[in-house]
Amino acid sequence: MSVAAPSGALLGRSGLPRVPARTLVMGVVNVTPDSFSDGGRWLDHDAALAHGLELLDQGADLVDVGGESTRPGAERVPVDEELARVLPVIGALVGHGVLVSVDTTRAQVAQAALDAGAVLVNDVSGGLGDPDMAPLVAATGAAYVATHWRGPSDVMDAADSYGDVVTDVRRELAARLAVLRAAGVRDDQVVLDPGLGFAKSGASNWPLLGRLDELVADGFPVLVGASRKRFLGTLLAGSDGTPAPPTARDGATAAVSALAAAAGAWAVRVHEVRASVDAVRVGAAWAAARRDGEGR
Ligand code: PMM
Repeated sequence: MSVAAPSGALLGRSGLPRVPARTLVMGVVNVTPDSFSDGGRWLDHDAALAHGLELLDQGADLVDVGGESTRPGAERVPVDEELARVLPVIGALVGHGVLVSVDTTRAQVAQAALDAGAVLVNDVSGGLGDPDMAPLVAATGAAYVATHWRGPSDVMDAADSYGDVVTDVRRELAARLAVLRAAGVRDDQVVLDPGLGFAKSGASNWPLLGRLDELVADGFPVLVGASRKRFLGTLLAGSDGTPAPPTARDGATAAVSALAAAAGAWAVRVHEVRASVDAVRVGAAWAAARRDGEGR
C-alpha cells in the first residue's frame, strides 16, 4: 500500500490520540433488536445508556453506538428508525461525558450523531455504502474508521474470495483511502480496519490477525473488531463441531485484544470491556519487553 504515515498527535477533531499510550478499548452498544451477539438487550434507550455507562466504568475509552445490525443476512433499517435508535442514546452518553462513536454507513446518521456530540464515525462500509459519507467526513473534520467491506450483510458471505487476503485487503483499503483523500479527508482523520467477518466467513480472518503488523506498518491507526465473531465460535467449537455461542467467545476475544495490542493496534472494539482493558495492557507490556530485547 503506498500510503504515507501522516503526522499529527490527534485523530481529526476527535480529541483522541493517534498514537495512544496503549491500545484503546472501544465498548459496543448495539441499539438493535437483531445483532448477533447482543440483539435486543439494549434496544430500550435507558438500558442502552446504562450499558454504555457500565462499559465506561469497566474502562472503555470510547463507546460505539450503532442502530443497524451488520450480522450476515441482516436487512436494512429505514434511516428514520436508525436515527430514532441512536440519537437519544448518543445525546445521553455525551451528556455524561462519554466519548462516543457512531456505527453507521449513512452520512445522514453520521451528521446527526456528530451534531449530538459524537467524535468519531465508524463506517463498516469504508464509504462504499453512501457516496455522501466522504464529503461529510471532509467537511466536519471528524475522526473516521474506514473498514474493509465488499457489500452489505445479505451478500457479503458470497464475496469471501481472495488471493492473498492480507494483500487484497490492504490494496482495497488503499483504494478507499484514495477516494477519501479525493473528497478532501485528511490522513490524520483516518483509522483503518481489516473488517473481520465482513466478506470473511471463516479462515480468511486469521491471516489478517496473524499478519496485523503489515497493516499497522502502513502508518495509519488500526482498529480490530474481532469481538464474539463467528470465526471465534468456530475455533472454540465443541467435539461435535457445534460453534461456541457468542457470549462464550469473550475469553478468545480478550486473547485477540492482547495480541492485537502487541502488534500495535490503535484500538479494539469489544462487547465485554473489562477483560480487554487488562488484555491490551498485557499486549503493551509484551511489546515493550520485545523492543527492549531488540535494543540489547
Ligand atoms: N463489526 C461489527 C460492527 N461494527 N465496526 C468496526 N469498525 N469493525 C468491526 O469489525 C465491526 C464494526 C459487527 O459486530 P456487532 O454486530 O457485534 O456490533
